[in-house]
Amino acid sequence: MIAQAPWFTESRFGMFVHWGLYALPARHEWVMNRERIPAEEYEKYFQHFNPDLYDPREWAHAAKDAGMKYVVLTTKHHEGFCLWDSALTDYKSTKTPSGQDLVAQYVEALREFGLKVGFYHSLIDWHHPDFTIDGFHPERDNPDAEKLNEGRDMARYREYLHGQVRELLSNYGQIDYLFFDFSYTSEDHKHIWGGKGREAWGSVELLKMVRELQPGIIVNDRLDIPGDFATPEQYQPSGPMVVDGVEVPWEACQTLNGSWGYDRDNLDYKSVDLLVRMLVDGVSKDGNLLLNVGPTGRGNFDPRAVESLRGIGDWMKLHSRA
Ligand code: FUL
Repeated sequence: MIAQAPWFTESRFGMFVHWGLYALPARHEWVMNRERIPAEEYEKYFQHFNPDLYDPREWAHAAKDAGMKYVVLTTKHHEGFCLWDSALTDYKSTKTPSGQDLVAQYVEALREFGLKVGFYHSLIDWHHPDFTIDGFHPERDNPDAEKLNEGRDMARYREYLHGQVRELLSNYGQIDYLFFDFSYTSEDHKHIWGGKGREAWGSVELLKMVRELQPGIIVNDRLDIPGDFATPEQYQPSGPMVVDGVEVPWEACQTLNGSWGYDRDNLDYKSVDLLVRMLVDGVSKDGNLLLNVGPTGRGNFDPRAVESLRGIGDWMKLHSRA
């Protein structure tokens, strides 16, 4: 159990939502990286972002109906696009044709449905002009990368990162859960970033600020310093998770079809039967399941995702779990 948040292990089941500009090309949330798309070219998705079917009450309803107790939305993924009206950038939803602060509406809808409010926030940022062009950056093959890096300053990016987290935790009332993503820790990146993950992000100060702003919040383990719970990704641990000899709360995050962002032509959906077994398996090992949905570029859930959630909800109701 997490002392400041017993609700977390009691809840057992939450919804992850990966949503950003990558929902438009609909080919995985790493599309910018995988296809080495430079920021200027990626800009077209920004220009066309207008999710006319966005209704977070529908998301909340689908989550609630499936027996989920909390939802975690990507406020910003690695592409750098922000779903809220940040004062620190123009690369945000309010500057697209949508014109809306999507985070504000999301938070409101969750509260209405009695769901705990979670944010995912990317530490990595492929759009910010000060973020180092490293081996995972979309511009990694740019022959001028080294030269470009000379003008980039991770200290400035760090300030931006901390400032945006401050906004998110100051302007939307009580936030229950925060998922930072993620830290490379290899010597390689130490060289590239001029610091390991924790140095690059200023993790100690960042976490301190988070806890000051939201004393009841829980924070995951990807800042390259210990957090409140472990986050096995796309695998089920074989038993209770132990870190440094101590059993820790954990939450497996899992996809419906292998992709986190909307991946329209990916047909590799897990069956409802498998999803239910994953949930039961995790609970039997003292863990949570955070099951992902990637909304479309128009803001709604693909019918295949709706069907999966409904199937889980049917099982939950049959077994008096929801
Ligand atoms: C990973 C990210 O790189 C993926 O895109 C996704 O957000 C997953 C939950 O975490 O490390």
